[in-house]
Formats: sequence, structure tokens, C-alpha cells
Amino acid sequence: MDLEAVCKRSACHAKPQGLVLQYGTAGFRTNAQHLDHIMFRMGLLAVLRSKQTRSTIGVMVTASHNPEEDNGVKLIDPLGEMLAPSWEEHATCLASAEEQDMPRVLTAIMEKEAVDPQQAAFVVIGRDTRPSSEKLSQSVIDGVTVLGGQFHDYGLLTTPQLHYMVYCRNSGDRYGKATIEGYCQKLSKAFVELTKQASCSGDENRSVKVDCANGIGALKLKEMEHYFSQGLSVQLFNDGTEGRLNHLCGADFVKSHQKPPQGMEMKSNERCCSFDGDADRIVYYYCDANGHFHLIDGDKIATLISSFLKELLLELGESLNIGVIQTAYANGSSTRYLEEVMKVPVHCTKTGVKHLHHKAQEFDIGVYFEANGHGTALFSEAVEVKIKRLAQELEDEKGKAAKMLASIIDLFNQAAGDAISDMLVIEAILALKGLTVQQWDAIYVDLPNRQLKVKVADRRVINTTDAERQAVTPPGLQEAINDLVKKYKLARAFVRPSGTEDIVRVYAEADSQESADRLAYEVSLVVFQLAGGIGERPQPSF
Ligand code: 16G
Ligand code: MG
Repeated sequence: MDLEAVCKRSACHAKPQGLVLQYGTAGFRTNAQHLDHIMFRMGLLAVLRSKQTRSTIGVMVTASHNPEEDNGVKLIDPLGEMLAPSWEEHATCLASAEEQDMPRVLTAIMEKEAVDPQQAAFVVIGRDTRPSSEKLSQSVIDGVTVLGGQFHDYGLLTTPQLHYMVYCRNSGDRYGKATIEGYCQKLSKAFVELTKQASCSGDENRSVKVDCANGIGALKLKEMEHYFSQGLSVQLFNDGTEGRLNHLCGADFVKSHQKPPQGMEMKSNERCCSFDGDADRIVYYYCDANGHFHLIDGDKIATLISSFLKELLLELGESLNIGVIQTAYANGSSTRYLEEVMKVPVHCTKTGVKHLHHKAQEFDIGVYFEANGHGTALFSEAVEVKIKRLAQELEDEKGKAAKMLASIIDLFNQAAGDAISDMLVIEAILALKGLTVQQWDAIYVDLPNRQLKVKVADRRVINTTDAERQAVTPPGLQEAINDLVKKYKLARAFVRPSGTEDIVRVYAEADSQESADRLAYEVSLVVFQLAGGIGERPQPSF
């Protein structure tokens, strides 16, 4: 390894002096203008990680639901998972190093992680549709090649597709073929197999409207459409031909504003969904006959999926342990429904997919979803093998259940939450159960809730515990929140520093929208007072 060459090349991707960025919840993310050096350096780091793990590593250039002028990058570990925490630290160190310190920092990482410089390295790269993404992904490639790594550039991909590619390449194609055709074929075959079993679908002409956030999801759905065209008609909106990425549309907009995206023609009771900018989140919704908007978020998606899986397991007569993983943002009604009605164990983890994914791996079947619509279902390898064997051996109703489960295993992206794969699973379940979107929505009634942001001088003054549901610092904050919550019925509130923005997030729910709004506002005020609020004091919006 030629560190001198690295330094020379690095000078072409010079870091603005003093700029320090952190590898956050989902990698680096900021205005695209500040990211060139980060990309080059993440190319370097991916090579080191690849050498250390002797596996293919992924680098995805995207800023997901952020505005079009932002960008970001994250590394994907060998099994399609998020980067290991110790390497997140290396990423932050490397990204913050001044030019002259680069060789020292690189050497330190290699020593600490016992990286064999002679080992070969292979990196796969993907990018979203942002105007800045192509050039930035070239900088990643520059970093990879200067350290002697080999690479394959997939070009435009959704984030979950790159996770899929990485997983395929490291599992000797057992999981699937590491090509776009391989991805489309695997998912569409499973979808067609699964929906074949739908004998009495109430809704003969299955169709769904998809808001693609003007992002990569549109391109990839178009590419895939003809594979499953007979079972489902997909109508695309915000497909990137006109509007700006994530602007007034997309899953994040719909979830946080609780209203339909612009650019979508919604007729009453039509089933609609939104992807986010890199197609790893999905939320559903519809407008009823009175024009009221109904959001079906990640919690209701998890409920639909886990109850269907439970039914199939019951039919099959297999008692596998199934768990649902949520975060503090899960609506209280969903948790209550899952635990009390469905009798499924529910676990709460910190926000961020890696935490949910990790917890889900502890179960035979782990269904994880964030309320914002990011999630999937994970099946342990032993369960997959067993179910696929039963699908071949059994006949009658049991055989049918086993075959459906086997198709569901193939249909879920086991490497990451995937809007396309989740949509196909949901569409298949609705068809199989003959459920309309209204019936699905009516499983339980969401508690009214409100999310707010508070600006503080340093959000790190807030530390949390109990999966972010309790604040341990600053002193007095949790007690103040507890006192406020007591004033309302069915109420709950928590605060946490954002992992992606320089703000503190406030969440409140209660028995009425008015109470939820009031509680969120009151909690914002105590955060402002006790955690060093800056700028204008929070104002009531009700
Ligand atoms: C990132 C996370 C998402 C999380 C969100 C929270 C991944 C792939 N994405 O988008 O899971 O919900 O951050 O953002 O991990 P916040 O910390 O700003 O609330
Ligand atoms: Mg995303």
C-alpha cells in the first residue's frame, strides 16, 4: 500500500480546513458541496474494511429523504448490514483528519483492526438520482482505486438494492444473483407464487398508486413493472420527470405532515403509498369519502405483516418465536394491539435501523418497522431451511401455508428495509386476505400525536436511556416531562437529540389531537428552558 500515492490523490479531494463531520445514524449527510473529501475517504475506508473482513463492502451515495442539494454516504457491511459501530468511529476519525494526518490515521486503523495490506479488496458502489451523486460516486471510486481495491459500480440503485447486492456477493449467490435482473426476478417470482394462492380476492383489479418522491424508486419500479404486471398494476407519481426530489412529497413528508403528497391524484378510498428518496421507506394512505386523509404508517404495516405470519404459522402448526421490534415513536395503540390482542412480544430499541435489525436477529422471525416506514421481516437461516423443506414435503392446507411462508421469505429483503419489497408483500397480503385499505386501517385506531423540533446550543446535553424513552440529563428534564404527561389521558412523551439534524426532537401522544399538540408544546418549552434552547422560544401552533 502506497501511502504517498494516497496523500497525493487526497490533495485532489482536499478537506476544507476545520470541517468536522460525524458518521451519524445513517452515515455522513450534509450539503453536497462539503462531501467530496468524505467520499474519497470512504472509498479508502471501504477498502480497509473489505480487506479486514475478506468480503465485498458496499458504498451507497445518497441522502435519502433530505433535500435535493444535500447528499451523503454510508458503508454496507458483508451481510448487507449497517457498518459495525467500531468502524463508524474510524469513519468519523478519517473524515475529520487534516490532510497531513491522513497517513497516520490510516495506519492507526489498519493496526487496530489488524488489516492485512496484502489482502485483496472488493467494493460495490451505488447512487441515487441527486444531481451531485454521480460526481461524488467518482470520488469514492478514486479512493478505492488509489488503495488498490477492485470495484463494481452499479450506478443508479435504491439503497436496499445495494444492500441486496452486497449480501448476494458474500453468500455465494445462495441469497440471489447480484444483478438488477437477479433482484427483479427473485422478488417478482416470489410475488407471483404468493398471489397465486389468492383464490377469492375481493378486489379483482389490484392496483396501487405510488408517490416515488421524485427519486430512484421511480426508475427501479419502472424497470421491474413488467415482471409482475399481471398480478398488480402500479401507477407512478412524482417520478422525477418534473418535480424536485423529496419536495412536498415522499414518505417522510407524508408521515411528518400527515397529509397527501403534491402531484398525486387521489380518488376516495384508493390505496396509495409513498417511497422516500432512496426507496428504503414506505407508508400507505387513502382519503375517505368525506375527504379525510388516513395515514397507515410503519406500525400498521408491521401489524398487518406479523398477524399474517402468525396465521400462517398456526396453520402450519409450527410454534416459532416471532417478535416485533419498534422504537419509541411507535404509536401507543399499535404496541397495545400487538401485545394485548395479537399476543406478540414487542421490543423497543433506539431509533435507527441498525438497532432494530440487530434486535430482530434474536428471533426465529423478527418483524421490525420504524413508524416512519423503514422495516422488513427477518427469518433465521434455520427457519428458512425448515420452511422451504416443509413447502416441498407437505400438501393440503399445511403445504399451502408453508409455500406461502417460503414465498414471503424470498419476497422480503432480508438485508434491509426495502420499499419495493415491502410494497409487494403488503399488496400480496391484502390480496390474499381480501382486505381493503380501509379494513386494514381499522385494525386499531392511532392515538393522536405530534412531533416538534427544538433548537438548542448543544444537543449532546440530552442523554437518554430505556430506548430513548427517558432523559437522564439535563437534571430535572425527565421529572418535568413526567409532570406534564400526568395532566393528560393516555399520554406519553419523550425527547431525544436527533441523529441526523442539529436539533432535539419532541414526541407526544394523547387521547385527543388537542391534548397531543398541547403536551408537545409544553414539553418543547421545558426542553428549551432546561437544555439550552437558542433562538426563538417554541410557540404554540394550536
Ligand atoms: C435515519 C435512519 C432512520 C431513523 C432516522 C432518525 C437508517 C438507515 N436511517 O434516517 O432509521 O429513523 O435517521 O432520524 O438508519 P433522527 O435521528 O434525526 O430522528
Ligand atoms: Mg431512506
